Amino acid sequence: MQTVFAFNNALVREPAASVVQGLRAEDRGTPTLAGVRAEHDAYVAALQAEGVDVERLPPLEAFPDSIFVEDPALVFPEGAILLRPGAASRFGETAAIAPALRRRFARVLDLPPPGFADGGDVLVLPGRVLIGRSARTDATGAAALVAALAELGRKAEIVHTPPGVLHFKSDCSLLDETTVLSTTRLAASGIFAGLRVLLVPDGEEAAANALRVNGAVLLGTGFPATATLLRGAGYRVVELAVQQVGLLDAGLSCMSLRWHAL
Ligand code: CIR
Repeated sequence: MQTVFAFNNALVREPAASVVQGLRAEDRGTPTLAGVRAEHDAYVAALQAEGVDVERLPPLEAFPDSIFVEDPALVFPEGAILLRPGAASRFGETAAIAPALRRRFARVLDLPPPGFADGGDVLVLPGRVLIGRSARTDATGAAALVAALAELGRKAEIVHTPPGVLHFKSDCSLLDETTVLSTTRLAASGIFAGLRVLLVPDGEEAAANALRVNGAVLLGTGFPATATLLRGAGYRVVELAVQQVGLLDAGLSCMSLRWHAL
């Protein structure tokens, strides 16, 4: 059976100099271009070390947040879906990434207007996809996405993102076929019933945006209690710095589109 975390291909986009002006809900300082580049390079190297073939797309100065390629599209072995990002400054990222996806996928669907949906709000589980409504993914966009996923043969459910959390996946990630890592505030809604849930220790909420890639769980540095929890549960944890992209409300899942090419 093909798992939902077996990846042999990924797309990333190099950070543009404008990345330092990326969106943030709260100003906790401005990242440096060199700092973002270093974190991005280490991230690409970590994907490659796990056996993923990574294509690096060129930087886009006009779109400061375009390094976060997870948001304008969704990819599956069976095809891709071009999304409609909910932040006005990011809307044009979809047209910018479309050619790369058309080159790589025989089937590319468009999310129809007028709704909005960001890939950061989409968690792919075995057998179903969860779509979190958020400030970026509205009810219309989520419903249109359910229909687009159905065209690809995927069942989806619409759920809620806790208030004040940027994206659904800011607060959770898949660890294996039956286990998720989640913040307490997200898991409290009961949406993960039927799955094993490992709760991120208090004070380390940003660690929830981890990324399972083949045999490894990529985790941000600076979350020692979460690293201990995951290692204790038997996962091979690879820690990667995310302090610079963290200033832009981003984490590990946001910086790539990953899929298993058949
Ligand atoms: C934004 O606000 O859109 C970017 N600064 C961060 C996007 C992070 N993406 C994600 O969590 N999927």
